[in-house]
Amino acid sequence: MRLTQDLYAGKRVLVFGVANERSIAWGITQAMRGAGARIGLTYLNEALERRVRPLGEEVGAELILPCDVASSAQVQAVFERTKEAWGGVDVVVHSIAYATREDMSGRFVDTSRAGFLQALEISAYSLVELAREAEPLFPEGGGSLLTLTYYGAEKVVQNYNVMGVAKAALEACVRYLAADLGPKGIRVNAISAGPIRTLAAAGGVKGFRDMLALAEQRAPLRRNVSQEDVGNTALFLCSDLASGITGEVLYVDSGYNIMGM
Ligand code: 0WD
Repeated sequence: MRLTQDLYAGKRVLVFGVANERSIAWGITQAMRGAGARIGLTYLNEALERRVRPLGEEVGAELILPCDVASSAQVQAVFERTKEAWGGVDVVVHSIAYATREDMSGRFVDTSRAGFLQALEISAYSLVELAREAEPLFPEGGGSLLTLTYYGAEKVVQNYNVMGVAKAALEACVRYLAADLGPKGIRVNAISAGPIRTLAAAGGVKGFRDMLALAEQRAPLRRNVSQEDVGNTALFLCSDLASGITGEVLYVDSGYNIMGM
């Protein structure tokens, strides 16, 4: 662990998607803070601000800003404030997704036009907008952008439905963004996490408990992953240790994805 102590010394890390202490984004925040990072957090709305603000204070966050990614104005405001406060940014973490509970149960074929567009907008397009706004703020040597995805992007997972389609789009966005921003040294990657009990997962995905049980039974490591597992991988992937990696989807799923039957 000594190795990571100063890995992020002075690094300016902006994290989108902390909802509460169970959020994957919170695991990532804690790992980077532990390695010396300076932290900025955003919260979706006033209801979540009450949860996020104390967490931010716990890690000495220098920025705690509102951001609903459905609003370009709010996204732009976050990066303007970040520029004013920090002069730039080194790491941006995108840990945001949304689809209605209705669209994450039953048959995918019944997905409504509005539900499809909203899921794709909030869960995939938002990464493109964050990347575009962050681009001029990264320093000369580049920086790192990270998002969170799930296996349902590649294979059919019951009830994941429109979110699987949104994650497939998100993973393609990672590759196209990596190609665009690579010449400036900006790396764009995704972590494909195994199921973790969070607000979005437990509340939004029908049959989530079964997903956890199945993963534990079938994954080579015979256990589910934790926010800490994902946080530590994020720490590696957004640091100079991963300086040659971009456009990649890295699994943190106890090996579940390698299994056939
Ligand atoms: O099993 C899991 N938990 C997995 C999650 C497995 C693999 C991937 N992921 C992904 C999710 O799809 C998501 O992209 O990880 C990311 C983070 O999700 P999480 O940590 O599981 O869930 P949560 O703690 O709820 O954070 C997601 C947050 C939202 O929470 P709620 O519960 O309020 O929907 O995304 C944020 C919000 O804070 N969010 C938004 N932020 C800005 N603008 C918006 C929005 N419009 N909508 C949702």
